[in-house]
Amino acid sequence: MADIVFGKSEYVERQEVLMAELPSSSVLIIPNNIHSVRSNDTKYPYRANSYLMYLSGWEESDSLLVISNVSGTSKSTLFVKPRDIKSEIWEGRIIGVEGAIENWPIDHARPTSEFEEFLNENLELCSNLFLISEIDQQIDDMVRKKWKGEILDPRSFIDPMRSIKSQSEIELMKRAATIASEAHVIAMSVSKPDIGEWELQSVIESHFTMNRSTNSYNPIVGGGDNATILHYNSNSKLIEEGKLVLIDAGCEVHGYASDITRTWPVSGKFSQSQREIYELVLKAELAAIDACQVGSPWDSMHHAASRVLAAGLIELGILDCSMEDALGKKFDGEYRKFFMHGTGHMLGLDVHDVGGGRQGGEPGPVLKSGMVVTIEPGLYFSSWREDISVPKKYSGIGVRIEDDILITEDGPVVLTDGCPKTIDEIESIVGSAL
Ligand SMILES: [Mn+2]
Repeated sequence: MADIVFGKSEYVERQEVLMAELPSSSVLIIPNNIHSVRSNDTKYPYRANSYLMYLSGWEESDSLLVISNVSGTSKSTLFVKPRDIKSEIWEGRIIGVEGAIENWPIDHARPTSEFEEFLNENLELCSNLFLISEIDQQIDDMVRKKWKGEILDPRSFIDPMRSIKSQSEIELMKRAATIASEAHVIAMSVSKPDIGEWELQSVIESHFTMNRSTNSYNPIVGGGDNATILHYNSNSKLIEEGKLVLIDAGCEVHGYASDITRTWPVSGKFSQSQREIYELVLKAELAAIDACQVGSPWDSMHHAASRVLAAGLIELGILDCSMEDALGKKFDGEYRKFFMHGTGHMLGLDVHDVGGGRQGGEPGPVLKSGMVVTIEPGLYFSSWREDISVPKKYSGIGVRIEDDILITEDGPVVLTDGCPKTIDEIESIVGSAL
């Protein structure tokens, strides 16, 4: 039974701001995520829907949130799983209707089984219906059956709100950033040749659990060539002497994520060619962090990182072309063979949080104070790729460096600054706990 994360007033204010934005006489429906069955009576770990958490703090399954502004004032109803002794004995205590009314920021609470009845009573009175669809198919079908008009998507109203973090949200994100930074340092300190990727994963996850947090996504622990596979997460191979290991792992504190990547030599010392690539990615990362300024376009950090990487690839002799061809007219030139993802994304209740856009593709928002973004340039030279040719000394190297950045009027604040990233710092930590 999870407690509410923030004070009631923070959620009530979010509800009021949102409902003032929606046209009057609207009903907004946000279903909660389904609790998926793994087999028989065993379920996957449950994580509530981020929109529902954002607007109500509610985290129990079998629930949905409805907010309306039909009579001019915003009124909220939470549909919840009713208390049931038998199910509580097996699965844990249930907050129930009375508990929800007492401690959650809502005007009414009813059992989820009454949602259909609620639709019958209320839909006739409203002119606009907003629903986040494709969360719960059963709810979608029920609403479609009852509402013959257009079903509107509220996310374009909620996403800009979610993208500006409040002081209390920032505090949780700092905590998530600190725990994940410590976890990476511990993993560096126990690294040695022939350690299993899974062993480093367990060290990271143990620190998350010890600090009452969980993974915010499946950790990526890739040694050698595995570091060049962007979403590698089988974490099942030994990391040979002399190879780099890339760890992309972050945790979640009360729903708020951190997202950190560090790359280090498993034996403790960067080789000359590893050092050259690492220094280049670090230079690009620092340039992109500098570009995290209030008022800058969404793509500015991606452009800053891309310029540094393209110039560096030419300098190292990996690209044999002009800067113009390396970068391309739309940042789609030759350098994309080795840096194929965006430079960052929004971070918040979701690790790839709402309110951003795909860098290098979508216009995205102008950066504002209170946004939290990741900065994560990388370079990848997979030895098995037949579509690229690179000097042999760089083959099999993958490097990514990722930090979490709070945008402020006073410039970028690196929330993950407890996680070292200079070559000197890293070399002094790797293996130091052995
Ligand atoms: Mn990331």
